[in-house]
Amino acid sequence: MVVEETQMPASGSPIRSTRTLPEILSQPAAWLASQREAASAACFPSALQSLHDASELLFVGCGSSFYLAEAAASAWTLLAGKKGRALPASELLLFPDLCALDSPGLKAVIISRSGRTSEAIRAADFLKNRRKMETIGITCCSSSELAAICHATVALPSADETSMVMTRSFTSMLLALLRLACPPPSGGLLTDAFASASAAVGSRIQPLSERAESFVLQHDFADYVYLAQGPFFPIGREAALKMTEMSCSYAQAYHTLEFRHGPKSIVSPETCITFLLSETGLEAETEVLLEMKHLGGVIVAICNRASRSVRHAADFLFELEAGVPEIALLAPFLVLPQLLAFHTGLKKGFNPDEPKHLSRVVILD
Ligand code: F1P
Repeated sequence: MVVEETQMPASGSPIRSTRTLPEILSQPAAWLASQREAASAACFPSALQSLHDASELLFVGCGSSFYLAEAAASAWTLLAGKKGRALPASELLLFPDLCALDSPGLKAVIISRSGRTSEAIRAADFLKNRRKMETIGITCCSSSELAAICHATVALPSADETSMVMTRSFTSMLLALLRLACPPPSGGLLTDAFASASAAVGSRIQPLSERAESFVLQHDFADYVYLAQGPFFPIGREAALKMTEMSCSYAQAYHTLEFRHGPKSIVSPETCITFLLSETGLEAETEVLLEMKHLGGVIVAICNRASRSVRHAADFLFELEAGVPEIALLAPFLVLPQLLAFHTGLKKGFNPDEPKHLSRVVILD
């Protein structure tokens, strides 16, 4: 089932982009549909068991799918208590000796929305056929080269997009990877949490998009910074990539506390600083937020529950207010950055459906 909506923005003029915004807005429903799709996949039980038989997991992808690999690696370590790490496919192909591929019990998870990205396919083939490693694929395209190569592949076709940029495919594949990280037989450990997160986002997403459009129209920014720690850091990296892809803006992601160690020199009233606030590091991350506010930056705060100081300092506050484990916040925290990137792209005269210079899949000769 694919849920699509056509929205009229607050300004009342039709959006030139006809695909990306409905795909972003469809995420709460797409998360539930893709969870059902994953759990009912014939290979899901064997993929779940195979992953949990591994002593270490290497997550591999390109572009957004590499940041998804990083988020999955963090989640795997936190949920399954096993070592998870991530690499871009290119590193495996160019510097295999730096990738610690001899770890005993190591298995690989290759992530690719299209299942056709040349580097991802070559990495899967290398790991399977040259390093004799068990490979599990995660994709939105079941009839793909990736699915043909991997020992087992979980496919989520309902989460695929027609747009170039990855939005609901990213968050849906992330939720599927989180579910796979829950040890059997409690693979459904997070099912209720995902449903709560979907409901919390679903009840807010339309007005959130209108607030995001208004915020974008009221500000002109020269720089975009995304700050996050722990499993939220890859989400910050993906958020920065969305802003770059959809609006051709220069966006950077840093570990929140790292931002003090030099990069904060750029902070000005033309700097939009988005904080993806964890619960684990909230106090320390809030101190950075208050400092950057004092330096004159414009603050976007994304959190589950805002403290009084965050509420007072934020120029744009998104509170999810969901009673879910912290790890279930990763996907919902990406929605506002996707919306801000989309509306920024429209404001700058771009069509986020077809970003400049980009293709939906990078195929190499
Ligand atoms: C990977 C990717 C995307 C990027 C663009 C080009 O695609 O790099 O992350 O946004 O669409 O392809 P895939 O391997 O996940 O299909």
